[in-house]
Amino acid sequence: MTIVYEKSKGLTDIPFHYCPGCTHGVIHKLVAEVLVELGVLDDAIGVAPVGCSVLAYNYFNCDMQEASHGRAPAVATGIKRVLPDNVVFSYQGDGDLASIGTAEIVHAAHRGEKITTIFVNNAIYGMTGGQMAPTTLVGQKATTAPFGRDEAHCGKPIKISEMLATIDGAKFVERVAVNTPANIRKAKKAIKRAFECQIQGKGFAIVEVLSTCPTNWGLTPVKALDWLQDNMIPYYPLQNFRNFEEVK
Ligand SMILES: Cc1ncc(C[n+]2csc(CCOP(=O)(O)OP(=O)(O)O)c2C)c(N)n1
Ligand code: SF4
Repeated sequence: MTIVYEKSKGLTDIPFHYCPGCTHGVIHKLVAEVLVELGVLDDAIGVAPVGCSVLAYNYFNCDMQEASHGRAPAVATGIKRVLPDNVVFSYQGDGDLASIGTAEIVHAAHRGEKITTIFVNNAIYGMTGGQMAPTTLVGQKATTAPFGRDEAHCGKPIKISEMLATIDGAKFVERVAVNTPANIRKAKKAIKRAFECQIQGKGFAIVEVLSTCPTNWGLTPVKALDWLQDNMIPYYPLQNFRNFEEVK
């Protein structure tokens, strides 16, 4: 029988613990495929965050290190500086990266650390039961914002890619989404470019991936994909903000 699809060798055989329809699994698959296609899986070292992807170290078929709340960029920095020939990436949710660890990501970008960050923005704290994140949309309900995020009280959601794109040390910044096959293909291209940025020694690279949390959004997996399209993309436009081939 002809094999038409196989699980990437960049992933272990352990089943994901993610909820049905959660797009963390799609993003894992893309990162794993890119590591294999670039021929760097054996040289890759990933750093897992807190949040639902805390167990990412079980799934990637390369060396992995867990980092405490928001500290993945600092841990990745240390690993890359000691092992400059390895390909080092952090995988972080929005609670981890845009709240608890904001300082870490800003300064890693500012120093131009040659690491690659996969930033999963699902507009909520998934693992701990759906609290409001810095990325929660205005009006979006969360357990800590039962009437919806109030701009007067909480401000507008933070746009991490736009912010990091102002930093000289950040050489590749792109926002993608994984809600449609076409967007998933574009997301993979961006993830590949972000790793190439590191492999070519250019500097800090980040891909913000708009992702779903059907469980805490209270939607079916399919409706969650639609919600992402209708609500997240208008506020978080899909765009390349910095490309290492064009920035000095
Ligand atoms: C200082 C601090 N804040 C919050 C927490 C609790 N905490 C651990 S994981 C997590 C959720 C992180 O969510 P996110 O990064 O958005 O990832 P997701 O689960 O949505 O994939 C939180 C709030 C904590 N342990 N310590
Ligand atoms: S709680 Fe949300 S982000 Fe976490 S695994 Fe479930 S669907 Fe995914």
